[in-house]
Amino acid sequence: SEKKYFTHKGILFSPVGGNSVEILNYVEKEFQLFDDDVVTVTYPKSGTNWMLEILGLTQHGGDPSWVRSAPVWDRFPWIEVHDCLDKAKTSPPPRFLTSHLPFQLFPKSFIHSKAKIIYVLRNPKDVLVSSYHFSKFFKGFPDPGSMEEFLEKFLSGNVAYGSWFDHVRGWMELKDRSNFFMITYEELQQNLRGNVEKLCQILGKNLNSQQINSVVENASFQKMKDNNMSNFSQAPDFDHNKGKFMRKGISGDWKNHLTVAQNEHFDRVYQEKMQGIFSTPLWD
Ligand code: PPS
Repeated sequence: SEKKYFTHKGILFSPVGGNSVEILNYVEKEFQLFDDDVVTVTYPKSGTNWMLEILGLTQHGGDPSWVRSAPVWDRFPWIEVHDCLDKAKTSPPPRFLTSHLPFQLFPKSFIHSKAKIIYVLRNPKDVLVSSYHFSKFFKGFPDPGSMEEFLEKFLSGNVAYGSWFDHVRGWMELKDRSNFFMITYEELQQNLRGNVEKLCQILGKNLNSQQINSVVENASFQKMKDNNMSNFSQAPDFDHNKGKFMRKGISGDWKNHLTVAQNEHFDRVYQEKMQGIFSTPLWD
């Protein structure tokens, strides 16, 4: 089943997901970022689409009609995905783009641009669990097998977009740049309103309190689950009988899936690979 992937510069990608060597090379070497671009960057299953909904609502003053008007992948195109790249190239400014790429494959043009990066990260144990379920119904990924098997693949980076640890470490090297903003999934859950206010500042948007309320309300898990343009019910290449994109939307679901031994193993790998990366621990 691993034949569902191809390898590019040591990282696994899925052709069904719209990736190809041509596109990855083009995006890395030729795609031009502009100073007023806003790029949401994540390791898969970290809360990408939640951030896209929040940004879309914020950009439209809290009015939900726009996020209900077109599928999320048309609204804020993924740059490294076949059907999205043209849209990304022709979007009127300011462009809102999306990427799961590790930093080393991200457009080189970023180095000299003021494009803003919003990097969303999530407790990797919950990323693992979310990915495990997603792999069962997304036809582009091989069947995850047992949790034990999938855990090993995840920890060694034998999954699409490579290792979580390498992805986060790579992007964290930018953490002191003034155009790099990092937000965790857990922070969004603890204080969505406060983070919407922070995002307004980043985007230079001036929303009144009613508009902010509307962003918060319409970016809720339930509202997104009910929005056919955000819940991936129209997505091709999904086996919609085997699972839902809007699955649980909680923090700490790993506690329902990992054994004590698996959790300890995860902690050991985490400590070894993430030493010195965060000044305060982000997860318990
Ligand atoms: S993808 O395929 O990489 O683009 O997936 P991504 O959007 O990054 O992550 C999907 C997980 O995010 C959850 N989600 C939310 N949680 C809370 N609130 C809201 N509004 C929300 N929207 C999406 C989604 O349910 C997936 O997590 P799990 O744990 O599987 O439920």
